[in-house]
Amino acid sequence: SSTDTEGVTPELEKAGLLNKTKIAEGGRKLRKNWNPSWVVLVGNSLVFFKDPKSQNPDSWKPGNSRPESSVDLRGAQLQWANDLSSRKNVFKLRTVTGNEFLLQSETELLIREWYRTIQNVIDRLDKE
Ligand code: I3P
Repeated sequence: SSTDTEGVTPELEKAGLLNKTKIAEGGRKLRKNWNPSWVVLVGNSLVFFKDPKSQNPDSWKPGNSRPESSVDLRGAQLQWANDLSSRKNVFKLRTVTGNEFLLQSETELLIREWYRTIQNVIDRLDKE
């Protein structure tokens, strides 16, 4: 975004612990491997950390901690995906590049908040 190129720190929207598995890479199906992940929504990106030390809201700041991966939310799609897992409270995130992730929480309220917040970012980017 323009704020990045100006060196301005983008806004932290949300951070928390979710269970995550990647199920497709570039449209190619992957074997599931569920792991807890510290998930940070900042600017136009969803950033994943696996290091438990990364579990604080400042983790995402440049240089503070190395993310496992990062997802560009522009053009991404969200859908509830309880049909794709034996777990409850699961949604699927699909990127424009055909990467697919399932995100899950034991706490329904928490996963609903994540869904709503990520969808808001996607909607905002769609209007740009
Ligand atoms: C998978 C593992 C996953 C499970 C998946 C299994 O087995 O048990 O946890 O997904 O189900 O195939 P393996 O460890 O042998 O790869 P869920 O926990 O989301 O149900 P699936 O094949 O029906 O997706």
